[in-house]
Amino acid sequence: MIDFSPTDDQLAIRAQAREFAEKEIRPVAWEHDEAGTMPMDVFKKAHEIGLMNTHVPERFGGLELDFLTAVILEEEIAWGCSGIGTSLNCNGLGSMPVLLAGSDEVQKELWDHLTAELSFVSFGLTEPGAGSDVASMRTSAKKVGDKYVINGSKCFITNGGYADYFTVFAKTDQDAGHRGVSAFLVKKDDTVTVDKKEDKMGQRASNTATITFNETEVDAKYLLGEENGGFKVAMGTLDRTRPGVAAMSTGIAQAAFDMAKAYALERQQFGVPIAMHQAIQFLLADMATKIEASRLLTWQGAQYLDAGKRNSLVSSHAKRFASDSAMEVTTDAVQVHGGYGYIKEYKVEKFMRDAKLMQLYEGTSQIQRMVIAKDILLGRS
Ligand code: COS
Repeated sequence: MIDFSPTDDQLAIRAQAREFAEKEIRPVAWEHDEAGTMPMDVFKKAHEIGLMNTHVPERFGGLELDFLTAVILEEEIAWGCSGIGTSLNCNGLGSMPVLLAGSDEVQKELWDHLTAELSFVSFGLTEPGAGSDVASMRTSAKKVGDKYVINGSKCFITNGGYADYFTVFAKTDQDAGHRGVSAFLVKKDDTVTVDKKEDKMGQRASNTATITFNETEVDAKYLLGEENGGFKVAMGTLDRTRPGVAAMSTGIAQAAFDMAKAYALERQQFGVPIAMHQAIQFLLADMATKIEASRLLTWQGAQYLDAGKRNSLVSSHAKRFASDSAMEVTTDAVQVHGGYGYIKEYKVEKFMRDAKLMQLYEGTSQIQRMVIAKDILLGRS
């Protein structure tokens, strides 16, 4: 049987996240968007009431939410503001390599740190010259005795300017392509520098920075998984986090739709609310269908994980469709507002700027199509 009804527990978490989004996120979202600042008070409250680090295993004192419940939560937080949502959820991405491949000792160190008080761990994969083509990264990790010495720069790092731990992917064999990549947990010290904070088009409340590792030494126990096995740790991480990106895209689309619907019922043209015109009804109907389909694909991507099944294909379907749909829905939400939609005072334009990032991070829409094409042609799933 296929049941699309969330459980009572999932509904309770959804309600809690929506309330947090309405009361704590929405009132400050536009001012942080304009200023390009991280709302640390919001993160502190989210941390206190258990809306962050929900993936930490129970055996280490965490909530260990299942993936389906987590995506339900992530959609609601992104409905409030996806910039704030990106930073609030980012510990999930930053620590997934540790969850997948870290020893108990290393896991305990990180989970204790993240759960004790508000703190951030960032995911360091992308480099200036290695975005979609992960295997071409140049950052190196050289084994010296029982340590690795890391050198290189990582860019577009969410929460990079605030993180005190990083999961870093580096070449332990420069000539071996994807088979020469290793993953490490790195604690920030003074060899780790924050070089640049990006001034982004959207999701401006989320910090994005370039981080450089200058002869950074890490003990060999912080190697995550096998030496030269890091590429699969990175791909396994993205399999687990892409449903969350799809959920956030759905949240952005839902937020823009809600604003467009309210405006269409209120705005009068030709003597009636514009919602009475079929031109607007068809726009709203298509937006609603895209949101519904995005949500169902997202839930499927998460449910596969909960069932212990490989979800590369379904999570790429979800991420590709939901992020492209968010772009379309937010563009149409601006269209429903007519000229007012283009004016910042009407607020809806923020969703359009925010949605664009969803088609770019954690693998562009084109990379998702590559994964889908490879999977359907070679039958990898
Ligand atoms: N889980 C486990 N292993 C995986 C995997 C997955 N989801 N996807 C690929 N692999 C394995 C393959 O099985 C292959 O293993 P072998 O070495 O044993 O043959 C290896 O990884 C290489 O796979 P593939 O040939 O598919 O790699 P490509 O370089 O062709 O493609 C893409 C990899 C482009 C899909 C990958 O680089 C990617 O996802 N890029 C985007 C990265 C991204 O999302 N960046 C954003 C950073 S976070 S903001």
